[in-house]
Amino acid sequence: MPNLKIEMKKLHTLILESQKILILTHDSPDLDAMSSIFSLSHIFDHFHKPYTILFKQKPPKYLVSLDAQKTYEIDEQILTQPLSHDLIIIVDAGDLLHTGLEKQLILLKGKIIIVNIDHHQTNTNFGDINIVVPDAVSTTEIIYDIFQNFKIKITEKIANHILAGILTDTNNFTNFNTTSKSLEIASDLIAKGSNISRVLKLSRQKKSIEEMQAWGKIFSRLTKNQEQNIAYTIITKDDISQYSKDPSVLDGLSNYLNNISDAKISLVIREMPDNTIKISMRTNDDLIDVSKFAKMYNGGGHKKAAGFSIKGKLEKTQEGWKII
Ligand SMILES: [Mn+2]
Repeated sequence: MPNLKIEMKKLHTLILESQKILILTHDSPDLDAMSSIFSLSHIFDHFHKPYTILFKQKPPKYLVSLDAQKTYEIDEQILTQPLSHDLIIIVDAGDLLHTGLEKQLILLKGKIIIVNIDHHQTNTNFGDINIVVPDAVSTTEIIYDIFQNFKIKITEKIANHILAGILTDTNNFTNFNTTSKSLEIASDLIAKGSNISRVLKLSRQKKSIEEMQAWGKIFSRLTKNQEQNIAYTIITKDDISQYSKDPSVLDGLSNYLNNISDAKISLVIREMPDNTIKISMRTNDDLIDVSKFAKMYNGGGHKKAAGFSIKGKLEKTQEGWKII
């Protein structure tokens, strides 16, 4: 395993030498991914380095409201050559595939330095520099360490971003991955001015009645496989279009299902518009590492929360839902 301090020093030098930095994250970014981007961008501000934030989808308004003057791009053309950037930093992505920009990034490999900052157990160390810490509860926790290492002051705004990532990825300190370090960092962030109730309110993403009904419908399909001690539910393509145009309404559902007391593993099986099926797994069982299972299907994640995709569609049969 590479020495983190050395890797951070390399990152420091690269940022100082860079003329323009490109920063991106995984597809369908969660709050940790987006907060990692926003917090890290303050390091570039500190060094007066120009940068571009690239998202594949528009981030939600509530997040942008934490840092209103930041701008971002959603145009993937940025990645076509000749590139006007000389350093790419990818945060919170276990591998290039999950960026949704794999093809473009592979073409750039060897021509431009890629830095990989992540906390997924299954990270493939795809970067030229890899700051990968599977013990970190969130990628923002690693970014907190980078701020400390670079001796850059964490302002209230930065503290809010870092805390947002920690709260999301620990499910507000209720997941098994919660560590004393993450609580210490959270305490320091609050001391630095972060407003935990505001961040919590933002990260909970208030839901409309339609969205709540969508959750209700999906919960009503919950089934338990007695033999394997697994609880699962499914989300069809139609569910999304019926209730909301915004697929992010179902974010957080897998974490919520992890509250089930009488199953060892919970699964959310979700039909995607591109004829793939996404399976999210959660467990609270000490002895189970769901990331190993996800890896068998080219997925990834953490010991207690992981996922993978397979080709197929969902069909309702007399014996229940089937993947065809
Ligand atoms: Mn994360």
